[in-house]
Amino acid sequence: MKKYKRAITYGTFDLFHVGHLRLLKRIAALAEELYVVVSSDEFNSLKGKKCVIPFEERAEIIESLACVTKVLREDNWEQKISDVKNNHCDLFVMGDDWTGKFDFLKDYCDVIYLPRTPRISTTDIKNYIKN
Ligand code: C2G
Repeated sequence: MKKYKRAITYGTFDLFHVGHLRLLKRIAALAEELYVVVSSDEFNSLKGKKCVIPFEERAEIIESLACVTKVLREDNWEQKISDVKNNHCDLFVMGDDWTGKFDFLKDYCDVIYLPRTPRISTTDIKNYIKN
């Protein structure tokens, strides 16, 4: 019996790599279900990120993972409270580069920040290819 019923997490997941995968698997180990909210291309430009892979393909990869129950779309910074409430999530998880940033959600669900996987990031991959 897992501690939580339904976890939710957010991300761009561009150039999907093992850092993303390990985070999702670790969240899935805590909850019966895992909802992943993938940033739209428009929202990513708001985040100052230019995606290599378009939203539909990033969502398709996440959706195909055995540990993922459902994929939703992230269009703005403001949707997290309604996402948690509307989807009846009892756990919100992000990597610890976000530590503290989403503590306002503690009024609605548990909030956990997990250590990032070291030495890999989408930015590093892009730089490696560039050089
Ligand atoms: N991550 C990780 N280890 C890495 C790289 C990323 O654990 N080596 C985690 C991040 O901490 C994040 C998730 O993987 O929790 C997705 O990372 P990104 O795709 O970079 O997402 P981000 O741009 O942080 O978007 O509203 C929140 C934003 O949508 C988060």
